[in-house]
Amino acid sequence: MKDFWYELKHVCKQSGARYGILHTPHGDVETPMFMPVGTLATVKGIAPEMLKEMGSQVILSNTYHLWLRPGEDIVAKAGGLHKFMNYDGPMLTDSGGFQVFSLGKTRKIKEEGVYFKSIIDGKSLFLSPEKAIDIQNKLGADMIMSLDECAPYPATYDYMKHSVERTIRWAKRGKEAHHNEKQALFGIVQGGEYPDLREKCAKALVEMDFPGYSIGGTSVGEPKDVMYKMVEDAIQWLPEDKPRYLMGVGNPIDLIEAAIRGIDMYDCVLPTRVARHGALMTHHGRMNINNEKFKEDFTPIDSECDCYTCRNYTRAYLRHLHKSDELFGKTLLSIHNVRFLLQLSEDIRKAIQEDRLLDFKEEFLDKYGRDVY
Ligand code: PRF
Ligand code: ZN
Repeated sequence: MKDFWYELKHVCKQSGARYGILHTPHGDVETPMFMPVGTLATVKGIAPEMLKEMGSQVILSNTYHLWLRPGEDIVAKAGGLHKFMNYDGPMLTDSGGFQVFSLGKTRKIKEEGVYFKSIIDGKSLFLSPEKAIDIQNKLGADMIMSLDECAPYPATYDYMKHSVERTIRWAKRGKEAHHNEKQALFGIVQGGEYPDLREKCAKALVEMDFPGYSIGGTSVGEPKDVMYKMVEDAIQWLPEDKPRYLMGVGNPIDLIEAAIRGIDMYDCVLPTRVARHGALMTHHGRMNINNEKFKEDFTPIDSECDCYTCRNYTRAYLRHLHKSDELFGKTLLSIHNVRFLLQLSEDIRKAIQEDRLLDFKEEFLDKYGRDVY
């Protein structure tokens, strides 16, 4: 696949983290990078032009949601996801494996695929590894994901073993069903907290030779040290010349810790989701714009942030918009949080190139706090 490849540019001498360039059919991106989530073909509240201006490189979207609404055929008729949402940069779609996990009791996982009920109208639905690829082929993102099972935490060894073996079989079926040269299909490493299952899954996927690898099944309620260990257990088996994507991780501290362990990409709904509730990430930890103390505070959210919101608006004004439930307030707060993680990714890349990511981590944590989520 010539349109898509990862170029390792520099390994941080202090931490082992990677700085690289990911070449995609819709342009090159620098890694490690945070990818904002646009579940329904929109990053809630933020226009694509704005995202680009903010330094966003890849937008992530979801197979499951777009399949249910408006349907992949409508997106395909529009000319694909890029045309449909008026965004010509690189995109990635998740397979639905995580959504299936989130649906809990209403779904049944079988060898052939997953049976579940639509969250929209309760209709019975079936998602197979082939169907997940077919939908993603129609959506047309640059990077697409195999259907996997994101098992709950904790899960017994026995459960996880069967789950991983099925995820490996699904990856193989997905790969056989995928025929679009322009889309890079990633395999997803599962295996929970069991190092031998992570190894088994990673090795089986590497054997199948995917253009990129994801690490799934983390950030599902396990303690932080367990999550970092899961990443280490999986990543050591992955080839250096392919990108590694840690799925669904977007806590600022985790972005740094993941980069230190060799991760190149991450995504999370966190910045936009919490922004809509007034929660903001800053260089001095979390803050909530609702707080009474911001009533007459005419300073920006974060004096170290260069986002559109911090350049132009005060805490007092943002608090007023938020209290009044104004749409523009949600946009402004979302812009800040997304830019915060994009700026953090930029700082991480710079620190890697300067061989000082461990120093950067300490400097960041001294201000941000060590137990902030
Ligand atoms: N699998 C898929 N998507 C995901 C995950 C996973 O395990 C996670 C877990 N953090 C987030 N998104 N397909
Ligand atoms: Zn800001």
